[in-house]
Amino acid sequence: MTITITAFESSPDRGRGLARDMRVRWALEEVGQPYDVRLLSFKAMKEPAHLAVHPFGQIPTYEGGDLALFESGGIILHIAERYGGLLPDDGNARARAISWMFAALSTVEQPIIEYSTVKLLERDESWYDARLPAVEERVRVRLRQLSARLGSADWLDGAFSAGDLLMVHAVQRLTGSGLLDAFPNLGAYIARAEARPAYKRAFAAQLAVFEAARRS
Ligand code: GTB
Repeated sequence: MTITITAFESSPDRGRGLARDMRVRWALEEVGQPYDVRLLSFKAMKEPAHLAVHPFGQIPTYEGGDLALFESGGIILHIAERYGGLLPDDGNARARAISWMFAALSTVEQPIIEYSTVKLLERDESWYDARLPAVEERVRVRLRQLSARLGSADWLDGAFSAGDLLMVHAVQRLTGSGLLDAFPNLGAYIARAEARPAYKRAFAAQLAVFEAARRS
């Protein structure tokens, strides 16, 4: 069975691995599954062929056999359940790892996306200076809590899991913002994840797409 995922033809993140195909690539590398990538322009993402797979006209999607999926969290849960290596075998540990996946997507990533949106798109608004500190503080609260829970552990709950994969990818978006500086254990957590061979392969693959687009 060939697995095909979708990604930006030319990613606005300029190959920094922040677009959400990166996390799917990373998950596939962790479980050792080869995959093809269908690259899409912004226009193609909104056309019927892609909308048939992704109702919101976004990337990433996943197609394998007769299964088509959208939403990075759902895709990664499917990969983790189907192939070994991203979720523990023990039932309770597995349930906890899945809770971390949801925590990454709904509790931690959401304020980070809000922060990125304000910084990127709302800089010229009259209320920008008043809004930014509140949005930053919402991110800081979550980082403080995450940092306290991680403590000196390598990963969130025992061995590296899909929960760590999604959490790292969510928090990584703050790299360079200064918001991580107060939390050295989170910086080390990200660095540990980035040192994983699977992460490196996924990162190189998405960067190669951006560089090819830049050359053409
Ligand atoms: N909840 C969905 C999921 O997790 O799969 C969100 C998917 C999503 O936001 N996809 C974005 C997309 O397709 C790309 S990843 N956008 C096009 C559109 O909506 O028309 C989000 C993203 C985009 C850019 C950067 N960046 O430049 O740094 C980072 C992340």
